[in-house]
Amino acid sequence: MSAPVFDVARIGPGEGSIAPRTRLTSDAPTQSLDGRWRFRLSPSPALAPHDGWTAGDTDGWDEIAVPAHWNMSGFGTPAYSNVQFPFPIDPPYPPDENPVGDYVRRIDVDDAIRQVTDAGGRVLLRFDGIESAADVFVNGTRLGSTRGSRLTHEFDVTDHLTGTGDVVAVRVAQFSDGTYLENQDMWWLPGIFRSVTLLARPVGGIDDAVVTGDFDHETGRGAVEVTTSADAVLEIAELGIRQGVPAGRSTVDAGEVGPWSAETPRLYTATLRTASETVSVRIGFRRVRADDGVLTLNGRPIMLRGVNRHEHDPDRGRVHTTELARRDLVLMKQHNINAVRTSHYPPHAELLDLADELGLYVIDECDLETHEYEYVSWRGNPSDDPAWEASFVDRIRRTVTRDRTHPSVIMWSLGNESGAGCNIRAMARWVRENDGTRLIHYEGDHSSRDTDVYSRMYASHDEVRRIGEEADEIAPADIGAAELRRRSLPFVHCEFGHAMGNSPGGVKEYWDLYERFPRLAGGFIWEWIEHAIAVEDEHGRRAFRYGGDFGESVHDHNFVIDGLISADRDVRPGLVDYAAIVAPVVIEVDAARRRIRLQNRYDHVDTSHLAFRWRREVDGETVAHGELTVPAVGPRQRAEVPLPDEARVVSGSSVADVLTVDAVLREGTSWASAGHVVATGQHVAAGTPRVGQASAPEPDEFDRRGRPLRLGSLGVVDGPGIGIWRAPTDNDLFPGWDEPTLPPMAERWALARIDRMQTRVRSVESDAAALVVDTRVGAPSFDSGVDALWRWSTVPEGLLLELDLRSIGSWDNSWIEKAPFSWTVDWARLGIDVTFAGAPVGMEFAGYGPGPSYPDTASGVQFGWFDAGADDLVTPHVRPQESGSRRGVRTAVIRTTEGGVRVSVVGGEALDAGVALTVSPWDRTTLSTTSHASLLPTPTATHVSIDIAQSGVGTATCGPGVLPRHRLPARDASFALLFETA
Ligand code: IPT
Repeated sequence: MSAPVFDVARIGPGEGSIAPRTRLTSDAPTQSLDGRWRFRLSPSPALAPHDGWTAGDTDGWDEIAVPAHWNMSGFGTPAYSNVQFPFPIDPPYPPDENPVGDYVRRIDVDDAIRQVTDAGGRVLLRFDGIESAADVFVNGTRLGSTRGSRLTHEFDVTDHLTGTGDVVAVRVAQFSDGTYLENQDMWWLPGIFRSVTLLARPVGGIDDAVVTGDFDHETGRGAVEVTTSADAVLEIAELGIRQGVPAGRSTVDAGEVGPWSAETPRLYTATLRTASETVSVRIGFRRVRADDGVLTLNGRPIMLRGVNRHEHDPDRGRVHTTELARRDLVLMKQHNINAVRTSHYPPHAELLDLADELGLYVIDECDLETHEYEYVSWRGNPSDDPAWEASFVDRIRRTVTRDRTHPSVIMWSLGNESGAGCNIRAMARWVRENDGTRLIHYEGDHSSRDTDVYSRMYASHDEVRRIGEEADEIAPADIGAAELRRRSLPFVHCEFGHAMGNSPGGVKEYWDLYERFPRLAGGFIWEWIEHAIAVEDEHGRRAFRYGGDFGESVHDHNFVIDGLISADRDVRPGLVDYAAIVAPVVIEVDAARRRIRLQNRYDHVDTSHLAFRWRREVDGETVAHGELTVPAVGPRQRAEVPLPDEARVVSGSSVADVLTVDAVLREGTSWASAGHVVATGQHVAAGTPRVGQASAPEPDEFDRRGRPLRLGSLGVVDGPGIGIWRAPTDNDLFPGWDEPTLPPMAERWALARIDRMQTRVRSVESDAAALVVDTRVGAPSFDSGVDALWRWSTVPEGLLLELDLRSIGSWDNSWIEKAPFSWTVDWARLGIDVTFAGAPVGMEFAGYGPGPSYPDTASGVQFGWFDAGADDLVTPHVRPQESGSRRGVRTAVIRTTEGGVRVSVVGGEALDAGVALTVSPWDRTTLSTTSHASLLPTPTATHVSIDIAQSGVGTATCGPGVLPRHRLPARDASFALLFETA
């Protein structure tokens, strides 16, 4: 036997595997080859031994689990890079340093499979995912190779198996020619990371079949489209269908059916049977169209409330588990999400079963991204090089073929960020010739010449508005037929709202646009999961890691930590915000007119599955509640519903009188139990706090600079002082795409030195009613700052602070000589900072919650009386940054290990709006200089900020910065606070 050459640098698809087939559930025997395999790692293909390994000689080898990535299993370490490539662009060559994993498994073929082969049947060896290229051997014979890491390959092994002691051997290279087509923004994770299976193929079985349901919304009738490789009997018991279908294509009238949609995921089980095999498919009847610029399903416009989802498990990488996949999709449904783009490769097949079943629209994306070519101005991009055509077409063919029975898949996406070119066109052509039941999506070619939707990522609000108005122009000088066609396509914002760190802000403003223009079919937040990798730190604690943490020389830091949920599936505040923004019903409580205005934003169902529960809370007590009688409001319809007499709010409370209406599920579903809140509307009538007669406080309660020694029962360790800075969020560190030439906010703050302001006490004076302290806080080397006049007095309830703040100086870059651009130094916040003794224990507050919010992430919070424990105070972002602000707070008790203080808003401009309260175990300097959450010190003090105003967070890491209306230009303020012992 001559040594086989492991060729990982040849342009072309894998070879030797059989033609791709539809994923079907069959009663033909299968045998899982998942489990322990013998494993050996070599540093490069040239150094991978040509010994007798393919015939089973594995003396001295290690073992590894399949499916798994070897660099998540103790063999090497993971590496993360985004657009940049980890090795030179020198196609089709991978670098010499290219780890090679050899896998060997000795098997006895199951009796059930042997019976099939004894009867003349065949056996296939199926690989569902190998990154990035593999050669496959059985008993020493090379069967072929794979390309397309997230694509299925099947080899016919019938003639190579003996039945007992057979040796399956796979040689896998981490990098290959295929890597040039797989530069997705994610960890480099090689290995056999999806299942390996033996499949029996009985004589006379159904080798391939496609069964899909079509729905005619005008007649309410369904049709079953069947393509089968063998004459078979089609049965759909529920529809009374039982009839023969010949090999080839046929259409079977299904009569009246219940249509499938994300809102009504009605599935029917269809079986196709021959004498030797029965396959079953769950079909849904639906029809997706781009209709005169509007995306429709079953004749109705649909809105995609989407997220981009990568496959990520913090302990296993891209290895799928049913448990995590289901958890993801259930969490999506619970947060009103109805669509997933499988960025940027086909997911594990089971994810689509779950999407069919739970009801989610899927943009199923091909395993393709040549983003690295951006670094060379797209010179030589494989997408436009005919030599790569077969590779491209093979990839889309494997994608479509595997997944084409799923009703949830409404679009095929040709790939991500791969530019334009002849091979993209060839892929689209292949799809058009082979599946007419979905639309084609691709973002990388803005001419949209080959797609059915116009797709963009991170377009500004202004541009999205213009797209909505069909006034968008990419080629103003040449508005030809192609351009006119593009303008007539529905628009999909395939990535927007970059959820990196404390983010994304401005999503509500996008959604308002999507709601306004029929052409805008919604969008997909980037992205669903943070891809942190879990390790055990030196203290034995679970800790999250990101790019650069494994010694990579080329990496993109924490750009991989940008999800609505943590890698452990903890909900980040951005998801709560998104859930409210995209909620399928909108409830406006009009307290004055004693009614609610209801907008049903479901596309297919009326509101009869929802109960509308109201409650009135006065100063934290529920004083009345009930259920509204709401007529069924049809899809995309509105109604007004009167409120009962007791559902009223009055002024006169001391904190707030609040009327809340929740829309809840009447009955449990597969993704939530009865009573699950889908949407909320609220009216808040601010209360009027009362404070008694003021007198001057005892001087010994203050230090010589006029600062209180205690507030409530809490010792003051530092402050109170004035703060306008925050620990930069990820967004603060990036220039917004709307201001690409300007320094990011965090840099402007650092240049203006508002992160290290100094306080000078100008005077401390006492009169009969108050201790009056005049301070100036300024930035080193500048004459700008904030003057503060603090009036402290004793009232029967506690200590009263009346504060007047005045911005002084100028807040721009006019001091920089010949600055090419002018910019302003907007503030991060304006408020008081005080540090208390003792680590934080928690806070109770009356304000918007229960979670954190900022001015542009404020849709998902409601006014209420909440209790936040020590772990809920701030968001454990993997890279520490500002977080945790509770807005609209009227009164709160802050507790530390040393005691507590109640702080209440009692006057000034905060009386209506409340203050934003941040209670953090860490000071901002510590947060901004610590790279990982796991490295933050054990808290010893409690850092509190009480802000009269704050800046939004924007989404500048990818997209626009903070929108003008959510910014905080330098300003004056005045408000009054009461501190009481608690
Ligand atoms: C865009 C990519 O499509 C996505 O994969 C991810 O990298 C995201 O950005 C950033 O997190 S590409 C970007 C350069 C617009």
